[in-house]
Amino acid sequence: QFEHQYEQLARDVGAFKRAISTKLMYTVGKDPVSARPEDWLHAVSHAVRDHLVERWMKTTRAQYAQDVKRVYYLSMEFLIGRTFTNAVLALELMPVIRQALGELDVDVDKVFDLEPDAALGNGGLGRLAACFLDSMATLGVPGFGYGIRYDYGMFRQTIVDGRQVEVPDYWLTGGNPWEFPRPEVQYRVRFGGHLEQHGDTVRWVGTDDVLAMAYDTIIPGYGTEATNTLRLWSAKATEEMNLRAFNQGNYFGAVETKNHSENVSRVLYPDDSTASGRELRLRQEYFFVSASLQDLLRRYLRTHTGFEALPDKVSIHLNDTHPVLAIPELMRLLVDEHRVPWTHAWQLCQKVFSYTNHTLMHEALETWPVEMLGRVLPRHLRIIFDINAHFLGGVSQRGGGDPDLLRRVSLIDETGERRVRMGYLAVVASHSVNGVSALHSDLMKASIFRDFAQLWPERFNNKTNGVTPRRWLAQANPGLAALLDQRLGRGWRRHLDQLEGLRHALDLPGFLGAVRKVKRQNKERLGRLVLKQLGVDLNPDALFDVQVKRIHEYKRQLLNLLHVVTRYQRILANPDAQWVPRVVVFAGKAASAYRMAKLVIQLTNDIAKVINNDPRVGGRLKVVFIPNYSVSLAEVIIPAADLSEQISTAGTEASGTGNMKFALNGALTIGTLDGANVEIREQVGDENIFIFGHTTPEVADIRARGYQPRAIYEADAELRAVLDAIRDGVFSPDDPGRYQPIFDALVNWGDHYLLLADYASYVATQDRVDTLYRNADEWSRRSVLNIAGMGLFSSDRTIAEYAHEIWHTRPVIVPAAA
Ligand code: DL6
Repeated sequence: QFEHQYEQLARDVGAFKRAISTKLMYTVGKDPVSARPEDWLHAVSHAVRDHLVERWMKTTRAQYAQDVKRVYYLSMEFLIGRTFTNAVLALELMPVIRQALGELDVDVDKVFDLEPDAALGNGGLGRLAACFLDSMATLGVPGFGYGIRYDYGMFRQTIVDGRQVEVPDYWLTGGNPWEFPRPEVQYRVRFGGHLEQHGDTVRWVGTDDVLAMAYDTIIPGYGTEATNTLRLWSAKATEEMNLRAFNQGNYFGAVETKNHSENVSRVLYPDDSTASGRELRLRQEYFFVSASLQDLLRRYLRTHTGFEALPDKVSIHLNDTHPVLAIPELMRLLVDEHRVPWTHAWQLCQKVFSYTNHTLMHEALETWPVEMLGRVLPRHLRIIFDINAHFLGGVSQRGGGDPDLLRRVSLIDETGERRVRMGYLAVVASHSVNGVSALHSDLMKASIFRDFAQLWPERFNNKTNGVTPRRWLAQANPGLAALLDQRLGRGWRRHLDQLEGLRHALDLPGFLGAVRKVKRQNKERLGRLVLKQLGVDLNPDALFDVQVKRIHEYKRQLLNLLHVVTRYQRILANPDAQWVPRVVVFAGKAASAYRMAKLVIQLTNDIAKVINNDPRVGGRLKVVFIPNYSVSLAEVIIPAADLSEQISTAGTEASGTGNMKFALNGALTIGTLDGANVEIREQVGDENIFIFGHTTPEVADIRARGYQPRAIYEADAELRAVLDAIRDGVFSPDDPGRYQPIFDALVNWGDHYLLLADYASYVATQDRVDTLYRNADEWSRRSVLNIAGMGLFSSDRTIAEYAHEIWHTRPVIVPAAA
């Protein structure tokens, strides 16, 4: 009864006004007359949060009562973005909140815009984890995210003289109303020390310890009472460390040591592919998996005796190799601390662990030097050696001891400095190994895990990625969402396959025009942002051609630039032709130590400067690089795109998820047959996507035959003019040699990602894009067919597959509010 009234009250604007004012006074401690917009944001966040807390407690109670199997999703990254709008939408409170704040004389949009992004991730992998949390809650899957509460998230990217300059992102400055600190939940995480053997038992002693303290964030489900928890760990010095600091007299020195131990959760590594500060990174990985495993075992043991039931109650998912130390850690906890015999402990491990691979890129496949692992985590190294011995023993029995096979599959890479292969450890210890798109899963079996896929074919499977329609359509594109609601009802938010219904709307009078109008409004919204940030005026009638993602050679932003310069030169050569005006938008961060990627950013800005200021172009082509790509920026950029650039070299992009977000928002894709583009094509139809370039087998074949990019350069006059202009300083008159390294990489040093091989096909396909764009109705029709085909790419579908086929979990039943 109380709950019912509470819900009703919440929907009442007057009650919400009172709740916000109360929070402002008693939680934030501010008088409305002097409150800043930040204070209002905190006040309204707390008011909204109260509604979630009730659901959260109910869900937790139901999980215990039903003794559900829980999924623990271990991930170094959760790229959540903003929480406020998401929570308000989940609770269907947006109109009430807007009105309540409006009546309190608060500038609603300004307040919404103040929330910092929780940028606890680098890119696709971290954002996928955030979409998965949303879908697990929405489907009632009893899921816990476990990760690190970095003080500093992904760096803020500023552009100074065209160059990327990184600025630290201390996202917690203003406090975080969405997290609940749990000082009572702390675990000791040990590092260093040495091993002592006592009979059969090994003792790990003399360690340097740090405490992991929990901070919880509520993850609301959409259209359900169910909520989940994201538990992030923050490092705290131990009491001993604090006492030592106090007693030593050398206060500052002691505080420094304390700081040092707390550094473990200080900063997210801004690496997509190469880890710097390696040892600290190793410590981070162990820090969060150790705390998480201690925590989940404690929760399990609260209601169970013995470990027999562990696989029925616990599933631990490894999001890439970063959390793979969870495997030896579980073995250590079971064998050393709970006295479970090795063989039984290993069986339990294989039943609870599952692993997702997110890349085939050699440099992103983690290995740790044996020397370092032995120094930082001696017990774990010993356990890994023991696992390896058992595993190789088994392989030798099966395969007759082929020494080459044993060398290839060993968990220890013995070529050069000895290193532990974390991906292999994940495969050996997991009952399921999946890739993230059909193509990637096939390539994974044929390349990096080939031997393992032959040993255990049943272990390997595919789970094509997806994205949450709540954030990437309902929240990011309210105009389109409203149009869909009119045509289809509101059900698509939970059942994205209902978008199929749009096919029936294609011929309704005015429908394509309405879709076009929404797109135009989204382009105007982005135009305002670009004008404000960069002072560049965009024409909303131009074709908005967008490539936003991490800057990486394999993603080929440079190929896009080759087309931009081609178009520029064509416009200059033929100014009177009927050009389709284009705005080419770039955004994305480069890893701070990745020189080539940073040079590509600079080239983009240099090209933009020249083209945007060349009066001969007359607005027919504009280029913008929008700084500091983030989740909230993506929410503005993606709905404004006409054309989505997904142009990685075939065989390199594991899946991509941006490709799905763009198509869901009505952009047409220009792309290679790579990652999930392949499945997007199947869903939207070949005629509604612009596919170009060499396929994965063709790429392999070109390389095998000895790729000669210089021959392509010499044979193609248009390409040559483009590359020569870049090399000769047309875009860098202040420093004409600046882009020689780019020219060399493409023409003289092997063009590893085959840009020149795909150039002609790419440019020709861009011409087809222009032709179609001239026919506004036909373009809109295909845009709608893209939206209609996106049902498959909901992360709800992906999570349902993980839940049924890998985790074997069932939804928790949370009693609905009376
Ligand atoms: O699976 C999520 C996401 C994929 O969509 C991207 O294709 C893939 O590059 C990304 N992988 C990573 C892992 N590290 N690297 N490189 O971020 O995962």
